[in-house]
Order: sequence, then C-alpha cells, then structure tokens
Amino acid sequence: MIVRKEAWLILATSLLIPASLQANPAPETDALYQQHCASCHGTDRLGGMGPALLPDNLSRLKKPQAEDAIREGRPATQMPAFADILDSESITALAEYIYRPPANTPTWGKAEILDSHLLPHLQGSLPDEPVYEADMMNLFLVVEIGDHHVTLLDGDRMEPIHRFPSRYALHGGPKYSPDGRYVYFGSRDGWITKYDLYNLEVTAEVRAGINMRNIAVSADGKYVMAANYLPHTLVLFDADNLELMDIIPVENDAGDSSRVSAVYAAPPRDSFIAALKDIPEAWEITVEEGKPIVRRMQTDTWLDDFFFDPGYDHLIGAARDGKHGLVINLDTGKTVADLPLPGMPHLGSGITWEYQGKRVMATPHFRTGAVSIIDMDNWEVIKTLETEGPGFFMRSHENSRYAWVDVFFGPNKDKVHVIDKQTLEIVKTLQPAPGKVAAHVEFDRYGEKLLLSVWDNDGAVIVYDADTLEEEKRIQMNKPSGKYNVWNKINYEEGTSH
Ligand code: DHE
Repeated sequence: MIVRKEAWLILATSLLIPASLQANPAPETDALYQQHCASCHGTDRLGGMGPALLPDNLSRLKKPQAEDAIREGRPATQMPAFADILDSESITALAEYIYRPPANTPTWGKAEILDSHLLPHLQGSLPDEPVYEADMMNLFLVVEIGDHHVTLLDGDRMEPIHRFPSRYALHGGPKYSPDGRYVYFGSRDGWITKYDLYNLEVTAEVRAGINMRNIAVSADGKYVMAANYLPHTLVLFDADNLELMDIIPVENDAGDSSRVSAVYAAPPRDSFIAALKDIPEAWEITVEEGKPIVRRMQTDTWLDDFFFDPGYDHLIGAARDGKHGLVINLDTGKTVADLPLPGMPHLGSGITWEYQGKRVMATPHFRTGAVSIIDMDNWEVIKTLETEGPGFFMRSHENSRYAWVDVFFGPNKDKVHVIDKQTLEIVKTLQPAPGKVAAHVEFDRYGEKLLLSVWDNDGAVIVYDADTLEEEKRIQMNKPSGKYNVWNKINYEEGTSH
C-alpha cells in the first residue's frame, strides 16, 4: 500500500492534537471572543493591553485556571470577572478557544515591532538626579508575578521605595544599564520595558516578539538583544530609546529555523552569546557599525540552558536529553568536556566560587534532588550534594560563606538549603512558611543580608542576616519571584545570575 506523505501528516496530526482542538472554533465562540476579549487581547489573540492568548504563550496556565480567570477575573489587573455575563458553557468554550493553534501562523516582523514602539520619555529628557534618597547601588527590584508589579527596595533599610505595574508575566532577570540607572524588563509575550530608576518612570517600550525568552544588554550599555521562541528571531535594539536596529532570522544554512533558548551578554568578549533550541548551534553576535555579525558554532546537541565561566572563555550547556552537560570553548567553538549531569541541570542558575584554591561551579537539577559541584579547571564533578527535592535557583555572594538553593518541586517545596561553600555540606535547612514555596535568594551588595521569596499570592520577601542565618523581617508581597540587586548585577557578582 502506498500512503502519500500528506495522508501520513493528517494521520499523525490527528493523533497528536486533541479532537477539541482540531475542529475550527464554532462561530459563536469566535463571536464571543471578539465581543468580550478582543479589545484587550487583540482580534487575532496576539495581545494588546492584556497578554497574548496563544497556546505557546499559555503553556504554563492550565485550562481550569484559564476558566477561573475568565470567571473570576484577575486581582489587581484590568481583567474583569465574566461570571455574571457568561454562562459556564461559554466560559469553557472560550478557555478551549484560546488554546487552539491560530488559523494562520502569526507574524511579528519589522512593521509590527515599529508599530509597537512607545517612547514616553526620550533618552536625556528626564533629570539626572534621583527623586529619592538611597544608595543607588544597593537597590533591589522585586518582581511580583502575582499581580504583575515590581517593587523597588532600599537595600540599606530594606524598605520599599516604590511599587509600579509591569507588563504581564515578566520572566528572566531584568538587566541594568552599566551605570545602574536604567533597568530593562522582558515579558513572556515579548515586551521590553526600559525604566528609569532615578525618575521612577517608564521611558521606552517595544514588543520584540510574540513569545520571548529573555533579553540581554551589551556590556557597553549600547544595545539590547531579545531572544524569541515565536517568531524564530533575535532582535537588536538601540538601548537609549529601544529603536529597532535589526532582526536576525534564526536559521541554519539549510533554511531550518529555530527557537532561541536564551541570549546573554559576554562582557570580556564584547559580544552576545545565544544558544538555539531546535538547531545544534550556539551563536556569538557582535555589533559592528550598527550591524549584527553572527559567528556560528556547531554543538554536539541542542542546548536548552547554559552558563559561562567567569572569563567567558567557555559555555557550559545542558543537553536536551537532560542527562549530561557539555563545555564548549568559545574561541574554537569545540566541545572540550562532557559533564556527567543526570537530572536536567538548571545551568541558568549556576554560580561559582573559590574552593581550595580553585574555582568551582554549582548547579541544581530540575529532575533530581541534587546540587552538582564541578571543578572548573578539569571539569570534573567533585561532589553531588543530595537535597530534599529538585531545585530551581541557586545564589551566593563573594562575601558570604554560604550558598542557598531552593527545593522548588515536590513535597518539600517550602524548604531552602544553606550550603557551606568550604565544606560543601548542607548546614541548615529553613522552612520559613510551611506549605508555601520558598525560593530565589538575592544578596545585598555587601553580601551581609539577603532576601528570600515566599512564592505565594499572600507571600513575602524575608530578610535574613547572611551570616547568622537569622530572619530579620518580612515584607508582604504578591507572589514575589526574582530579586535583583543593582550592584551585584552590574558587577557580574559571582554568586548572582547574569
Ligand atoms: Fe525561568 C530565568 C528559562 C520556567 C522564573 N528562566 C530564566 C532564564 C531562562 C529561563 C533561560 C534566564 C534568562 C535571563 O535571566 O535572562 N524558565 C525557563 C524555562 O525554560 C522554564 C523551565 C520553562 C518556561 O516556562 O519557560 C522556566 N521560570 C520558569 C518558571 O516557571 C518560573 C519559576 C516562574 C515564572 O515567572 O515563569 C521562572 N526564570 C524565572 C526567574 C528567572 C528565570 C525568576 C530569573 C532568575 C535570576 O535570578 O536571574
């Protein structure tokens, strides 16, 4: 029997896509969407004042939660409750509708990016003095994902200075300008927001893509690079006003395109480094006379998550199979070591420190309760530390003898381990809010105090003394996720994320 390729495709597709998603949406559901949702989320679901409502963007929201959001609204956002307007069948139909792949693949190119550009304050038009008093190098930003806000904290007094709304679902670390005055936020649905910490004002915004991974700011502060999942692009902006400079299609020589796993600035190299999710390549991008120049490195596998040594000579990547890591020399592009890292290491949150006269790096794992500690001279795993469950984030500070790692997944998600960086042992396990995830630590600029999130709508950041490990105070917050200290970030402090 000869089966034509198209027939196989139809069969394969019908096996993969649930029946509810295969049929075209009923016209009445489309009408409901256009009547009640389109004004905020866009007629084509690409987002507007509200987030994009496409399957790729919603991968982290379960359908029952989407129904709840439609029924009850979302607190502290513009999303109203529809329980009194729509019956439960309509709510279910709408929730199904937003998880359907769109009829036409959405485009987000030059015209859309230029159209999205907002410039409330031209670079240089606001005063150069802060409108409040604080050590501007010891500020923290706390991203509160519960109601999409950001809190600015004074890191000396550990008191909030200001709280402002953010774009929907910020993700990844915000990136500061080299002088620490401006910060750039990236949202999952593609918005980049530039914020002036002196004047407490958004100065520029632009939407780089429909589903964005993260952003990076060049070491000289001149450029911002966005890495997208959808479309398959890297997008370069001028950092002053977020003007579009170039769109780099992410494809190989054969014309296959790829999502970008992430992009980071590599300060000593004066470049950006990106890894691709669907093509086994890592890219180094330099900007010459305003134009991005791409150098491609073939890798042995697809890299989902990666990290660098302090000199940015090597990229340490997690292989797609989640079973090992590899080390790539960034000058030669060659793989120089294979790391036995089972359990899907989360290298994006790796940290390094000095241990017995040499530099080691440590990473938690998404799938196993372990922290791997690796000698960065010979790339050997010197210790696998057992934890009470898989972890997400690790943090320390050069001046602290401890490293902190959370247990983000599983029954012990409310626990946080404190590791002695010289004995490589867990010396304390904290459980600050039983039943609530405790995760993500950031130190102040001196490494003397630190903040830990109680990751809950009725949550808090907890201030600890970094030496005695005693709690000092709790500041109430709405699902605080990451926290970012200006000094640590602009100095690429060894214990913090870059
Ligand atoms: Fe993240 C950083 C990827 C899920 C909160 N996350 C990052 C970075 C990457 C990444 C590549 C580094 C970018 C940067 O800082 O420039 N995250 C991924 C995933 O692939 C994953 C597993 C699946 C996904 O949904 O994309 C994922 N991340 C999450 C979450 O579910 C978290 C816990 C909640 C959320 O807000 O989405 C989450 N990720 C974070 C945070 C950072 C981050 C808070 C910044 C950490 C830092 O200290 O810099």
